[in-house]
Amino acid sequence: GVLRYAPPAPARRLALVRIPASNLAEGELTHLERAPVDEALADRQWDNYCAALIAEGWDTLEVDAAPDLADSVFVEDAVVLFGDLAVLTRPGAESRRGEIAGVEATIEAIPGLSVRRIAEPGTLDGGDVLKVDDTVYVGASSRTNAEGIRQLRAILAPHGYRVIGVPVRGALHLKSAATALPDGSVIGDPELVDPAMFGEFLAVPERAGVAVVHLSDDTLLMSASAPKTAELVSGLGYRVVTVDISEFEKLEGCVTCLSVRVR
Ligand code: CIR
Repeated sequence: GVLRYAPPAPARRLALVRIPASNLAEGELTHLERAPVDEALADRQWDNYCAALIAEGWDTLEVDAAPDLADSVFVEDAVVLFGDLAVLTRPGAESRRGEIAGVEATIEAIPGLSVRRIAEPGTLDGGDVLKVDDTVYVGASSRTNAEGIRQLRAILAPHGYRVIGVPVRGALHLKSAATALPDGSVIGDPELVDPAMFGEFLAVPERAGVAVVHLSDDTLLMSASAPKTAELVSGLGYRVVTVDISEFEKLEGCVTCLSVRVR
């Protein structure tokens, strides 16, 4: 018979997600006025977000639901991964500290990870941590304090990372002000962070467009509420997948914060 060459299937990757809480609508707000959240729509948007990850080669691992912790869906804030090193955070908002236990249990169950923790009086939200190769930008925000940055720097120094603190003004987290493309250039809003902090910086036309998730080296996940930025980024040679996350955006969440890409 004829033998056909079959290329090996690419390995699937792993992302943590956490189903929206029953009281999602009561999540913390810092910069936005409270707007009614359609919880049924939020659940559908979350399902679609997970489906987009799965379609793009990721397996999703669900952290146990925390039905009473309104912001628990924003799982990115609870743990940050640096290769095989997981750093459990200590969220700046007191209402969010209870989220860590469930995330910790899930992280401990993943083979091959070593685990470190941010401890009191340090505070750090994962949304403030932006990795670009061996450089780790950490937002000095209303959620992440100097002690949190100091602890993260001490944890990462032996692993060869350089930690750079970045003042954030008028945005909840660093990653609500800037993220990076796979080529290492930073995209963001120059009103919220000083572009001079970064190597290459591209200002984007929409606030919801500052956040991108790397689905692969050439594919990005973006919010459907930033069509001009999606256009701009696809013009730079990237494939863009969009998801509608309007209900989470009403709670100051962005596309990065709904998952943690483990490996
Ligand atoms: C909060 O204020 O903590 C939540 N309502 C939103 C958190 C969004 N997290 C993120 O962008 N990393």
